[in-house]
Amino acid sequence: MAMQMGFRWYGEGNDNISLGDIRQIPGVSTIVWALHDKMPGEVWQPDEIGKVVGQIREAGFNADVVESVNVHDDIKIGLPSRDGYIEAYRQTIRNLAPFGVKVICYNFMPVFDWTRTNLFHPLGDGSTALYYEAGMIQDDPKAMADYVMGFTEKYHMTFPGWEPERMARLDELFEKYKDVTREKLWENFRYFLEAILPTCHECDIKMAVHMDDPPWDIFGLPRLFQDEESIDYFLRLVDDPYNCLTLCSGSLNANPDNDVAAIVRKHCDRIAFAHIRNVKHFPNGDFSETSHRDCDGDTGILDILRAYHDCGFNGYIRPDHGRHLWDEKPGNVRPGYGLYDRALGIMYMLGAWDLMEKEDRER
Ligand SMILES: [Mn+2]
Repeated sequence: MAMQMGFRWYGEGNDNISLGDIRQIPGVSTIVWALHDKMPGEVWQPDEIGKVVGQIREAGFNADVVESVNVHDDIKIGLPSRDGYIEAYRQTIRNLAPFGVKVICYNFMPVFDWTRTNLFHPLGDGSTALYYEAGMIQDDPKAMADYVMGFTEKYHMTFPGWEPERMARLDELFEKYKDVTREKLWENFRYFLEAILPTCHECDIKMAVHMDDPPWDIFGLPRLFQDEESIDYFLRLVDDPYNCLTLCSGSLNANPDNDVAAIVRKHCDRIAFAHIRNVKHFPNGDFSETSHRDCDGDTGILDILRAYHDCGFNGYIRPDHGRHLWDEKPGNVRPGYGLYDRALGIMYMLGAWDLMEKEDRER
C-alpha cells in the first residue's frame, strides 16, 4: 500500500470548504475528520459517526483518519474520575471501527492545544499566516486565551482544544494541573494507553499522538513531546505497534534544533500519520508558518519527504496548516485551514514524491 494523502475537513456547516472543493485537488484519498461538537470525554455515537462518514464516502473519499478524539483533562491530571472517561474513550474507538477508521490522531497537551499569538500575521506578500511571538507568551495565559476566544466569539468559530466551556474555567484548570509534574504526566499517559491499547488491537485502530505545539513548556505547564529524546522515551514507555505518532514537522521544528528527517528515519514504522508544515525562525525566538516550499522556511521539507520515501512510508500524510491567500481572511477561513495554500502544499509534496517514485522506477 502506498502513502495516502489526506485533507482535514471540519464538516458540513462548520467549514467553508466543501468536499466537492477538495475533490478537485489531485491525489487526495482521505478526509481527516472529527465530530467537532463533542466535548472531551463524550462517547461518539454510531449514528453521528455514520452520518459524517456517509458524506465523506459519498464524495469519493475514505474516512480512515480521525483528528481528534480529545482526551479529557481528568485523564491527563490522573483524577479518580479518569476510569469513566477512559471507558468512554474505548467505547468511541469501538464505535469508530465498523466505519473503517484506522488511525486516531490525538494529543496529550495540558490545558492548551496549539498555541499562537497571531492568527493572521502578514507575510509581506499579501498573505497571512499563524505566528508565534515569543515575547507575548510569558506569565499570563489569560491574555492568550482571551485573544483566541475573542476570535472564536467574533467569527462564531470554535477550535478543537479551545472549547469555550473549558477556557471559561481556566483558573480552575490551572489549579487542577498544579501538582502534575512531567513525571506524573508521563505516568498518567502510560495509564491511559495501557487501558485503551487492547481495544485498539481488537479494533485495528492505531493511536497516533500529536507532538506538542510548540515543543516546549508554556505557562509552567509540562509538555511531553519536545524532541527526539522524548519521542524515544514515549515509544519505549509503551512499546506497542498500535502506539504510534502523528509526526508533525511544523510543531517539532518550531524548535530549530529538532531534525525532523532524522526522527522519520529512526521511527518510520511507528509513524501512522504525518503532518507536513514549514516554519521560519527569527533570531528573537519568534516563528512564522510559511508555504510548504522548502526554501520558504527552515524545516527541511524536502529532506523530510525524502526520509519518508526512503523508509517506504505507507501511512497517512496531510498538509498541516497553510497560509491564508487571495480572498481568505478572518471570518471566512479557519486560521491555518484555508483551501488554497493547503492545496498548493499537496501539489508540492506530490511533485517531490512523484519525482522520487519515477527515479526509483527508472533506476
Ligand atoms: Mn500538526
